[in-house]
Amino acid sequence: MTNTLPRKTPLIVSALRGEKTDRIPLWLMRQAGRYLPEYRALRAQAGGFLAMAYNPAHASEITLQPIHRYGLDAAIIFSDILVIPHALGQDLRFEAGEGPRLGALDIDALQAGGIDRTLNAVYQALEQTREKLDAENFGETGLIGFCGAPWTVACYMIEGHGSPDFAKARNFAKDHTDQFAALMDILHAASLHYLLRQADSGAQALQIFDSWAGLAGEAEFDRWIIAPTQKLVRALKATRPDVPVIGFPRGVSLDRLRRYAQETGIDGLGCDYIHDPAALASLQGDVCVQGNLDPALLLEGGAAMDKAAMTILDALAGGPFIFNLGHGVIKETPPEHVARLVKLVQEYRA
Ligand code: 1CP
Repeated sequence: MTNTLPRKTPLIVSALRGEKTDRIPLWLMRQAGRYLPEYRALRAQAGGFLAMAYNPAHASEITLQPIHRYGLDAAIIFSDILVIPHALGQDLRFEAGEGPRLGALDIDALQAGGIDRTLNAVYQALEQTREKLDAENFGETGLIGFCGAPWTVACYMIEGHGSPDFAKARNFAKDHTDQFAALMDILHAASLHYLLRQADSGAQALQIFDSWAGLAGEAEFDRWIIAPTQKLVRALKATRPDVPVIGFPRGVSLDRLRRYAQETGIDGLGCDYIHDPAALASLQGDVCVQGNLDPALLLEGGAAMDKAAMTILDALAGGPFIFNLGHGVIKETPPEHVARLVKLVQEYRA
């Protein structure tokens, strides 16, 4: 299948190139998912999360659900960061209400060669989604591909499940550094291949989710977060210089955000809600800032949400900026709150 080229450069791509846009583009992390009744209906019928993610027609439909509802400026392909460990041969299950469960990890047994057997479904979902966006007159809506950063994915692979501190994984990195480095190399190769194939399948921007970057100590931050991200971005840029890359090192200090932006070579910087938007403006000379409304305020809605969103817009609309949350949509969020937020951002003029 060939890609139909979108009619215009998506607003998010212009912003990621550092260009001034007529209005502020927006999308929301976890904009598809359990807060939407149409997602829950499809999930009940399709038989679980992974079955949907590996069915291109379903994955594409879910990707488009928030676009149809709200007309956001980007769609992010419906998948998960843990499809990489799964494609490498580690068992993966999503228990309802419990989150992901990974099988025992044998680093030497991971199979980097055959990952596309599992990941082809994601490439097909991207192709179908780009075609539908163009056919339905969403030619200016960007399509985002993604992967987890090697550090965050390694944390899940070693720990086997979510955790507030990933203590087992971090101790493994310290006590078995050579094995951890070998795992990080495998994740680099698999992630690079996966992102390149996503770009070839219609993704116009790529996001690297480092959700657990905030757990790293100073030395770990340089070695396992900055260096591998820089290596990935350089390799992407070597062959796909036109596809912008967004990094999201969640939970790190302003100083580390700045170093990450300057040293990794990313075009866009996903920023956590822990930061004051006025302070984030100081990063806009280096990158396009993306963020950073607290998802708890989107859950709450009303005047508190409006005020926080306006504070973010006033602080950041002067430089390259994409409005987003500081982390994903919380599943109890009323869909009307999202509609209100979208209207506010789309009508904002600096
Ligand atoms: O229906 C369900 O029960 C599944 C819930 C769900 C959804 C909707 C999971 C399980 N993953 C997803 C989709 C998903 N995951 C997307 C789709 C696109 C969109 O944003 O709309 C994306 C980009 C992700 C990325 C992801 N998965 C991250 C990085 C972002 C973040 O939230 O920090 C992480 C850490 C995961 C792991 C994961 N997958 C699912 C859950 C519940 C978790 C978190 C597990 C934990 O730490 O406890």
